[in-house]
Amino acid sequence: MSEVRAVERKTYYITTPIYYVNDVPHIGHAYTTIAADVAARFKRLAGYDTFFLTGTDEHGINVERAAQRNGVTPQEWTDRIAAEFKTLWRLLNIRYDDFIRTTEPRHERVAAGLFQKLYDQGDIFLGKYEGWYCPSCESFYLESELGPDHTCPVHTGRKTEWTSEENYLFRLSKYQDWLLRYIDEHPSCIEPETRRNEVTSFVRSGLRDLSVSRSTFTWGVPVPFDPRHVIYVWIDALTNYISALGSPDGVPFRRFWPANVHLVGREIVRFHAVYWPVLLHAAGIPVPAQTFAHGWLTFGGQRFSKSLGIVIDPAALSREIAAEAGVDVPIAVDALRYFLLREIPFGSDGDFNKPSLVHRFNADLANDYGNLLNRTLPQVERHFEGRVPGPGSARGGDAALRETAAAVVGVLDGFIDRLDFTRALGEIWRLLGAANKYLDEEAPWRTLRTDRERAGTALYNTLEALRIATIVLSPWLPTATQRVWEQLGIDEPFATQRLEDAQRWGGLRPGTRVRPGQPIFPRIETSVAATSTGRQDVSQISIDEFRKLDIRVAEVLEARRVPNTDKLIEAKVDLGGEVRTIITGLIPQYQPEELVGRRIIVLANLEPRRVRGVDSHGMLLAVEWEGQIGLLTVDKNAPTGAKIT
Ligand code: ME8
Repeated sequence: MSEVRAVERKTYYITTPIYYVNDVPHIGHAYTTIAADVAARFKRLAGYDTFFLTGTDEHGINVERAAQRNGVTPQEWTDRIAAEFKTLWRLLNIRYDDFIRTTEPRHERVAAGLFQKLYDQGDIFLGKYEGWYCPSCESFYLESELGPDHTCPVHTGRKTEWTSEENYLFRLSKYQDWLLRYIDEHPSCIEPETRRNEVTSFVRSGLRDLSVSRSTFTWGVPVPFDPRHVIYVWIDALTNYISALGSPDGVPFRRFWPANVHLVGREIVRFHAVYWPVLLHAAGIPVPAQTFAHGWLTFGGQRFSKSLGIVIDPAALSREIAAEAGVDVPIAVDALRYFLLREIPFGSDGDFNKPSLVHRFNADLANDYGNLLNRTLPQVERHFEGRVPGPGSARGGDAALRETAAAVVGVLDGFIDRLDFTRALGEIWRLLGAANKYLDEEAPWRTLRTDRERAGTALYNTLEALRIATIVLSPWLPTATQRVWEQLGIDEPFATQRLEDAQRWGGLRPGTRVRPGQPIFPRIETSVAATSTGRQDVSQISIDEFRKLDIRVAEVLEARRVPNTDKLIEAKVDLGGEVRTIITGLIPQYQPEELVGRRIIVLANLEPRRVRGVDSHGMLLAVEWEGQIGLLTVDKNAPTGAKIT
C-alpha cells in the first residue's frame, strides 16, 4: 500500500491597516491595499497557503462626529462607508480572504477579552492622563514632538488639544527593555531600516504608560469591567489582526498567527511596531514577524488628505484612464496597480502624477509587454496555420533567453519577501526586454523565406518567454494576463498556473492554436491638450508648485500629420531660439496647415515622451469643452520664449 503523506504547505499572512470610516477611500488607501494584494497573489502563485486581511476601523470620536455631521447613527454611517471600501476593492481587483469590521461582535469580543486579561494581570490600571491630543491621530504626543503652535507632527497645521482625563493606563514603560532587546534580536521585525531606527530611538527616549480608554464619548467597545469607558480606538483597532482569525484554539489562528507582515503607511509605524508587540507579548501571544512601513503618496509634494482637499478617487481615475486608452475599466485598473508599484520604490515617498502613468502605460505595458504579443501571434497565424511552431535545435540567442527567464523567475519570491515590488517588476522587464531584443535579432519575418525552421524556433522561444512573463505578472495585472493567456490559446486554465509552471522552460506546447485578438494595451495617444484629468478631484496648489511649470509663448514653424494616426500632429515650435518637436492630438479641430505661424502657449518642462516613434518635448496648451478644442494664445504680441509668471 502506498503511503500518502500530507505535505504541510508554507503559510503567509499579510494585513493592511484597517481604514477609518470617517471618510470615503482614496488613492492612499488603494496604494497599501494593492501592494498587499499583489504580495498575497504572488504568494498564492508560489504555493503558499495565504491569508490576506483588510477591513475598516469603525470606532472613535472622529467616526461619531462624521455620523453626526451626516445626520445618521454611527452604525448607519459605518455600514455605508465600509460598503464603499468593499465596492472599491472589488473594482480594483483586490482578492482579500477576509474583511474585518471593528463593530462586528466577533471582533468586539476579542478586543474586550484582551483588555480584561491585561487588567486582570495588573498591566492595566486606572489613572489620570494628561497630554497633547490630536483627534485626527487619536493619539497623545509629547510637547517635544509637536510642530509650531502645538500642532500635530503628522497632520501638518492641525492643533493638538491639551487633554486631561481619568483613563485606564497600560504599563508600557515596564516593557521598554524587552522591546529594545526584541528589536535588536529580530531586526527585520521593522522594515525599512530607516523606520526601525526611528522606532528604536523613540523607544530609547523612554516609553510612558499608554492611555488605553476614553470616557468623553461612547462610540467604542465598552471596557468590560467599567462601562463608563470605551477601549481606546488604537487598542481596539490593532486587535483586528487576531480577532479575524477567531479563537486562539481554532485552526485559522494556529495556522496563520503570527502574521508575516503588517503592511502600513509610515505615519502609523509606532502603533504597530511599539504598542502592538508589547500588548501581545504582555498577553502571552506571539508577536508578528514584521511591520513594513511604506512611504507616502503625495501630489505636488503634499500627502493626500481629505482635510487639505488633496484627494484622488481611484475609481474615477481608473475610469478616466479607461476612456483615454479606449480599454475597459479592469485593464485601466491593471495599469494603475502596475504604475503605483513600479514608479515609486516601495518604502519611499513618491509623487503621483498622471503623465508618468500614461508614459508607463505606453512604454511598458503597450510597447514592451502587449506589443510582444502583437509582434508574434499574427506571424503564427499567417505562416504556421495559427499553430505554435515546434522549436528546432538551439542556437544563437536561444540559450541566453532561456537562462534569463530562469534567472528572473528565480529571484522574484525573494523580492516579494522584501516587498520590493519595484525590483521584482524590473526583473520581469529584464525578461521582456530580452525577449523583444531576441525577436528583433532573429527577425523571423525575414528568415521565414530562407529558413522556416529557424523562424519557427524564434517565434516559439519568444512566445515561451511571454508565457513565463505572463504567469509572473499576474499578481500585478490580473485581467490583462488572463487575456494574454487566452490569446496564446493555452488549454490549461490560467487560474491553475503556479510559479513552478513559470520555472519550467518548454511549457508551451507546439501545435497550440493561438487566438490573436485586439491589442490588450492600446497606446494612449494623448496629445496633450490639457485634459480634465484629476482636476476636479485635486484642488489648490501652492505658488511654489505653480512656479515649477515652465510655460512659454511659442510659434509654430512647421506642422504635419503623424502618418497612420487619426488625431496626431507633429509640430516644430520656436520657444525663443530653441526649436522643439511636440506631438499633439488636435485633428479634426485643427488641421496641421492652420497651425503654422501661430503664437501659442507651451508647457516646456514636461518630461519628454515617445509618441509613435517621435520624442515629444512639451505640451501645447488648449482648452476643451463639449468636444471642441481651442488653443491658448497670448495678447499684445508677446515675443516667443516669454515666460508666464
Ligand atoms: O490610520 N500615501 O486609518 P486611515 C500612502 N485606522 N498611504 C496612505 C496615504 C498616502 N497618502 N494615505 C493613507 C488609520 N494611506 C487607522 C489604522 S490599523 C490597526 C488602524 C494608507 O484610514 C496607509 O496605509 O487613516 C496609511 O497607513 C493608512 O492608509 C491610514 O489609513
